[in-house]
Amino acid sequence: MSTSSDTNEPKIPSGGWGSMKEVTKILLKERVPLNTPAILLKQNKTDGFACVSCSWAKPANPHPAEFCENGAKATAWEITNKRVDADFFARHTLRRLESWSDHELEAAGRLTVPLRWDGALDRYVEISWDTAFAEIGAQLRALDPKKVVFYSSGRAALETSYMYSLLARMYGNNNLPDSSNMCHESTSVALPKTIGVPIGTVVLDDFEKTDCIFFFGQNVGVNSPRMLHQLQEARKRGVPIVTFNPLRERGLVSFVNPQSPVEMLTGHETCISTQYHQVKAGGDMAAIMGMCKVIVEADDAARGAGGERVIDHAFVAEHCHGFDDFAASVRATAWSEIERESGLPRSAIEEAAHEYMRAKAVLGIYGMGLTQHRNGVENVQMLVNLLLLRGNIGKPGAGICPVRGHSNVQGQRTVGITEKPELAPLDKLAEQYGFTPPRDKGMNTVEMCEGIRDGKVSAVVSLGGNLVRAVPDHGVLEAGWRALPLTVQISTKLNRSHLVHGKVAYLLPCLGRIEIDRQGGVEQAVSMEDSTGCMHGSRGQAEPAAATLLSEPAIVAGIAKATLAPNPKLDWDAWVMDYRKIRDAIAVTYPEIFHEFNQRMWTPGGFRKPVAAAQRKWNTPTGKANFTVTDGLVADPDMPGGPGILRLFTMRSDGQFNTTVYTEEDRFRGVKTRNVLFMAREDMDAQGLADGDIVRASAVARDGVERKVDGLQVVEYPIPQGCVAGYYPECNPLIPLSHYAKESYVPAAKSIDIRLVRSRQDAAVSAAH
Ligand SMILES: Nc1nc2c(c(=O)[nH]1)N[C@H]1C(S)=C(S)[C@@H](COP(=O)(O)OP(=O)(O)OC[C@H]3O[C@@H](n4cnc5c(=O)[nH]c(N)nc54)[C@H](O)[C@@H]3O)O[C@H]1N2
Ligand SMILES: Nc1nc2c(c(=O)[nH]1)N[C@H]1C(S)=C(S)[C@@H](COP(=O)(O)OP(=O)(O)OC[C@H]3O[C@@H](n4cnc5c(=O)[nH]c(N)nc54)[C@H](O)[C@@H]3O)O[C@H]1N2
Ligand SMILES: [Mo]
Repeated sequence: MSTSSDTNEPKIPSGGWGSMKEVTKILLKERVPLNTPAILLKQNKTDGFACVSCSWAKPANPHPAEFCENGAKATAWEITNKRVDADFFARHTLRRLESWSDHELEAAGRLTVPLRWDGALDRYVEISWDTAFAEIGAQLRALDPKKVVFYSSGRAALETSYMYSLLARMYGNNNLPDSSNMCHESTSVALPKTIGVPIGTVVLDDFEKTDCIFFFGQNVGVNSPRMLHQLQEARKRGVPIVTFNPLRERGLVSFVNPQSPVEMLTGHETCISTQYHQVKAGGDMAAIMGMCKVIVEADDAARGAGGERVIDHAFVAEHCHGFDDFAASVRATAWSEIERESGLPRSAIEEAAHEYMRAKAVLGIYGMGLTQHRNGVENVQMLVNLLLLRGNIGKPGAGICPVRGHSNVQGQRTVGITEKPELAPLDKLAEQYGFTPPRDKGMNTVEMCEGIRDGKVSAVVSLGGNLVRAVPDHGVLEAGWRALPLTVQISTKLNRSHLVHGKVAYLLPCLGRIEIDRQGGVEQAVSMEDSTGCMHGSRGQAEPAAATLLSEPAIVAGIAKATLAPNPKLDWDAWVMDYRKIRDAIAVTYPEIFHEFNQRMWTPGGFRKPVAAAQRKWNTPTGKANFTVTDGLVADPDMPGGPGILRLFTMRSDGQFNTTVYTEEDRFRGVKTRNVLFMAREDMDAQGLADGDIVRASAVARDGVERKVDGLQVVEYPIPQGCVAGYYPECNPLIPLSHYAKESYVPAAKSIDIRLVRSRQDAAVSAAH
């Protein structure tokens, strides 16, 4: 399966005319104002706004149009001319709206007025902002703070996030779960232990200096397309790109640069990956172990022969801890085990290892394909092992590069959004604001869901997001959401979480980042941190969707003032009137990162927060970069497989941003609906299935709970035998809540054991009874 391709794959490259056509299509469909092209040109520019789609780095010298197809879609989606106002809810009960698809709900347009659910009418009814805040405050004051959760989806700016984390802590808890808990938490756990920083070490500059790139489980063409520019440049310099992914993703195969007139006219494609290894889902740890084995044994041989060593022993001696144990474990691992667990032949792994050994500076890039596994933390640690062997961390052109999800998810953690009290500067906050911050650990996303399921959570406040769809185990959790005493959603668009709500429910509509945010007549700016640890200012460009909208900082302040006792050291109103004051406060809490924040936020390319490992300073307990010995290579000890059992991984399509579904089709994978399962020919034969058959998928879990998704269409696809792929969030009902990455609690959305039953058969059986 190593470099196979197949007839069923669409042959279009990512980027190119297809991209521009898609952008135009979506702009038309969203009936966006005519000035949109001008707005798009401000996207990801120093004087413009930071894209609300992915978190990829924004260059200091941007392209004239520094946005991608999906960024343009995200912009159009936010500045659409469609509205969901009080009148909309007068026409639709929630019960009726529940029959709408995820796409239809969000496509209805922007929320415009604050709303409270009226149970007798089963409708959201308009209320004033003052009433909303007063009522929410009164209810929060009556609840046990330990049972209230403040969730954040990773889009809100640094300013809002800082205020929100203060609100939770002053209220009395560290219940600050975030989207990172479902995403790169495996990174945030693995990297501090191994290299002493919670984030990647790579900046854009490293792409210009690298001589080899390794890519694991990240779908660049869809989820961070602007990175294709860096990859294309690297390929032009002859830099090899070695990819590990169960699917041959278009963006990782080839790219036409829509910013290059010549390429657009000639359709000239850059081949992106020079090696493409279709690893089994969950097989990366074994594949990387295999590469380490090739390297360690080549080094052993060189020592024996007196030749040039393969491992960077000077680096290892000066900077690393645990090398001998790791090397011993590598030598002791059998190829048979590596091949079985990775699904790759030894020759393919050797080919990849030889590319690695030839390079002087290697980048290791990865996404959800590593983090969303039972072994998510170990996967990342194994990649660190590989990089450390040849000193590929902390030198130009080398490093580890987790590609973060939401546009400010990394930044939210930087300014205190975390359920782990040890990660927040509590002493500093106590001093700055004269209160006693709670010291007990808060709930992460999985723990919040357990609490909701078990009736132990009283209220969920959501700063963005769509938790009801984003979390696992929909079937098990739905009753819990509906039984919650209170839900408060701060949102831009209608989604399922507004329909599956608590007994008392508020819907607070906010300005999006692309919109001009005026406070007291003065336009305000906000800021975010990108995936490479660089902070950027962002100024809204579009007129607000409605005059009744409040900004996110204003809404957080409104809730805070109504909930908390007045604090002479914190003037929420002054912050809302002038966001520079929030940034001044952030700079007081985090001086090393945010000193002179208001001036530096407009630095082209952003200003970077200190990343010690990039300077080869290791803030780990050993004071060194740590090699990690793994327990074993079995991808998922909890999901042991067996006859007739397939391993499902869930992923994003070209037509979505997380639970936001722009279009039902996936252009890159050539399907028109999201209710599909991509399957290998061999597995279809073994199960007696044909292309187009409709199946029921049921999860194979030990807890006796029946989890199923009906109506999935089988699509024959080049995917390793034993693996099937489906879309998130449609397949989320199949993921048991208890199935998450050890230590990081990231739901293991990339490895779910399932069985399939053909629906026709089903129907025949029930008809016979
Ligand atoms: N347009 C757009 N951009 C986005 C998003 C979006 O939904 N749409 N979401 C944002 C967010 S929050 C995030 S976290 C990122 C997510 O971006 P990605 O990390 O790219 O996330 P996914 O699409 O879930 O899956 C990534 C890839 O992992 C592969 N894969 C699955 N299992 C394995 C495995 O076991 N090993 C390996 N090597 N590969 C595997 C899949 O085939 C897929 O190509 O994107 C962000 N950017
Ligand atoms: N099976 C499976 N499950 C997964 C994943 C997977 O790969 N597979 N991925 C996981 C990952 S990586 C993530 S990050 C989570 C995502 O989980 P979430 O972050 O909770 O979900 P989103 O779909 O990003 O949230 C979309 C909603 O955010 C609101 N919104 C949009 N813009 C704004 C804004 O500017 N302000 C406010 N206040 N609200 C706004 C809109 O109302 C929109 O409906 O899902 C996780 N779940
Ligand atoms: Mo994410």
